[in-house]
Amino acid sequence: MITAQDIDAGLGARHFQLYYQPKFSMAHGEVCGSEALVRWCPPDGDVIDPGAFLPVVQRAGLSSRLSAYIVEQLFEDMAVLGPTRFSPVSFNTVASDFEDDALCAQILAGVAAAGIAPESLEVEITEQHALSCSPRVFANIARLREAGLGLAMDDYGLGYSSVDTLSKWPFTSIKLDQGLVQRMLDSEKNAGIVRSAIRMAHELDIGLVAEGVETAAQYHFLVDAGCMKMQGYLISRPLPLAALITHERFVPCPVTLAVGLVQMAIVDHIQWRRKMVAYTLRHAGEPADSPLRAEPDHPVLSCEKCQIGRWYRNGGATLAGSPVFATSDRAHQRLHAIGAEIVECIRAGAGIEQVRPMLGLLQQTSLDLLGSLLVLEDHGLATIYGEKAAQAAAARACGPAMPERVA
Ligand code: G
Ligand code: MN
Repeated sequence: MITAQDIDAGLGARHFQLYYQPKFSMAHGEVCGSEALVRWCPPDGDVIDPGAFLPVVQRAGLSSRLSAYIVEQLFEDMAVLGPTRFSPVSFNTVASDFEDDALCAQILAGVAAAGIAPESLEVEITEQHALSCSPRVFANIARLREAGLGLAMDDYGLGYSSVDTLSKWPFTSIKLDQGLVQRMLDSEKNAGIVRSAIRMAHELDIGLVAEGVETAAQYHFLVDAGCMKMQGYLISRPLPLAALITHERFVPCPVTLAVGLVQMAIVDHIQWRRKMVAYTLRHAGEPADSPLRAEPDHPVLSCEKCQIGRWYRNGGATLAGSPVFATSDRAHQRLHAIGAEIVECIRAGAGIEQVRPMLGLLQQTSLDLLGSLLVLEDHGLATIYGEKAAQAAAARACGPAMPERVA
């Protein structure tokens, strides 16, 4: 039985430590950050997980003391860690601890004193906590966001009104709950929930990290669904800082091709095209001097800033080895040039007859882009399934190439 006195003594003696679980970028096949997780490490006993002591901490009113301890430890560890592949580092907080301005002040002072980029830290809060909090808590967390820290919704999918919370809070990423991840291969329904959460994060232009990934099958499903980041035992358990730093190589996941992102790009393009055509037809029918024609209700015009443009420079670039990658990039740029020309003509008062040839060109270029994206997707799938077949053959010859579970 853990008592409040035990915890109080443990905090005083500094027996709590932060363990770090690496996050892994599936598009790049590399570690891309970490999550700090508190552990109680009594000198004469086993390491105790937070599940066993957090309820006591909460009941005993020791939560803000533990949070202050964790933040202090975090900055000490960050000084050792430096700006490495384990950065950004996220850490778990209880939203009610922000009731007092002290925690926010401690974090901001820590960032300034350590001279670290605020973007290298990310605050995680669970949806349940966010739901019940006061305006003061909201204001303090918003201050951290404004200072540049990331804000992640932890355990997404566990609560009952995640979407409402998402719409009200300035989250920069979602942590997909490990329960959802572990059930997603059980039914088409659960698979659909995970796929649509990934799509939603994409539409909101925020990050998503799948938690609790333990098997190769889960990993492959997520890659296919367009998920970019994960953490879980498949890559590594949470490790003490010293072990994290000296860990040479995390289990390499063989498939690091972001093929699921091609599907995202295809949908993004279909949405962009529809918006462009609707914009053109709506305004071309208006009087030539209508002020409505000046409204910026067209899709993103810059080919660098639209979702696909960013994809070419980030996750999609893992497919740059395919010759159609360049072809599709060119079609995409042409499409934007046509879009910009249409908007110019609409503003100049062009009617439906004048824009019709441009719409024809838009349609043809859109088909070119879609065609090359489909070829690119097939290229990605062929690479993945080719690799998978090779692994299976290797596994048959000399045991599993990738263990189902990694300790
Ligand atoms: O609430 P949050 O999602 O931050 O909790 C993460 C907890 O889940 C940690 O205590 C961590 O040890 C545990 N965890 C991390 N990866 C895995 C995993 O792959 N499988 C399981 N079962 N637990 C995990
Ligand atoms: Mn967490």
